[in-house]
Amino acid sequence: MSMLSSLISSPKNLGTIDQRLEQCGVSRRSFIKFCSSLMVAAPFALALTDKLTPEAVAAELGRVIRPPVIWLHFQDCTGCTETLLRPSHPDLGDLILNVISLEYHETLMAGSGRQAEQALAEAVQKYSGKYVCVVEGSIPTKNSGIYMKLAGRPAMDVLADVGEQAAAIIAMGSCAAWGGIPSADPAPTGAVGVADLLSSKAIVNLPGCPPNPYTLLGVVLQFAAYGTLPELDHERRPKFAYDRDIHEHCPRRAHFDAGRFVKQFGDEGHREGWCLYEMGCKGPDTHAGCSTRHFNEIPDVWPIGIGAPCIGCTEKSIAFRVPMFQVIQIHTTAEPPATYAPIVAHQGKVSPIATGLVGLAAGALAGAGYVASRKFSSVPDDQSVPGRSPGEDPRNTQGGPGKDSARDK
Ligand code: FSX
Ligand code: SF4
Ligand code: F3S
Repeated sequence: MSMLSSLISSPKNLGTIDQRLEQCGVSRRSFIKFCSSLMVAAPFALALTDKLTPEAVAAELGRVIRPPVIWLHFQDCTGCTETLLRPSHPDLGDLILNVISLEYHETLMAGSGRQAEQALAEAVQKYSGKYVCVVEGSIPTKNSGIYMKLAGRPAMDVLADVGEQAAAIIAMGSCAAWGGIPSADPAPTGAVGVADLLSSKAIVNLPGCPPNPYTLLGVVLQFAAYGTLPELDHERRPKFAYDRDIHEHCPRRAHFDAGRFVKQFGDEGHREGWCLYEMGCKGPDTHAGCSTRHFNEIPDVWPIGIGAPCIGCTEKSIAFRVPMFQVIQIHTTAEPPATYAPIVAHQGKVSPIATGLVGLAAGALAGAGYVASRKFSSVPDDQSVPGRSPGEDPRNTQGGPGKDSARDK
């Protein structure tokens, strides 16, 4: 707090904030960073002096601390907005009152009808080229986009107007990122994602159905503090949140490596928390942070945590494309341990404990062989993939995934 106290203890009205920073030996950059950290840690317009709030300081320094945000809803379930109600660091109130300046959001705004239309038009005009446009939901394109209209205009026209004038666009959720549920076969409305229509804009995709709210907060806070967007991967997803796959940090991974798999929902392995790979888990091919950043700020609240296989909701080519319970071939590395503790019987007699250990090691080696055989299978639709016997559809197995669901247990 030395920076804050030296600023506060300086005599007042001694010139611009720049001059005062110079008197205190503080660089502009570190002060902006400091203000940003205050916004995150204590976003209650904490006064730095008797006159200046972080927002006022930021305005004087010519930086945007509260970027204007225009949030558009298209074909969605509003789950992406719902997920924003859960975080507490900052919570929704802090976010929309102190961190960003939410100019338009159909679910959260008080106005409706013409009042809302006017608010949108005014915000676009006033902040043209400066606002962040968050899009939730997919955009129907079939038959000139008649399947969804806002104030009598097709959603695709509204996106073209509002999106084109934005400084950056955040496609929130799988629907906005690449079409999501509405784009599943047969895609009756011709639903697409934002990047399919505005490919040249600065677009950050945050797929997930819904995405983790902290990923949005991370992107927004970076933009608010530094005016920059995070580094993206080839699908325009921020690397900080999507650079690893679920399988890498899954708490059930030890069961995968040892070859212990749930065979049907409700069986002993399911009750024991074994690996869900044979139930169709897409975790090995799915990039997202769910296995370490759970939902609703409650430990274990995420699909695999509650006993359901990951459906790959952050992957364009998996969720709503590959059947939920279909077992996938693994494309990521799944290395079993390279060595195991030696088991030696010195006296020519094998003790009961050693017998148990040999059994364990044999089991582990079987698991290793299992993993290795699967890892090197490059045959399309390889019927030796675990969980499938030739010609068998796991969904038809009695008591199998097609008949029960994790929800019923
Ligand atoms: Fe889509 Fe958002 Fe799935 Fe829903 O609204 S990403 S359907 S959880 O939440 O758009
Ligand atoms: Fe976890 Fe799924 Fe990997 Fe099993 S297959 S370890 S449940 S991510
Ligand atoms: Fe989606 Fe899989 Fe996470 S289904 S929410 S990416 S565990």
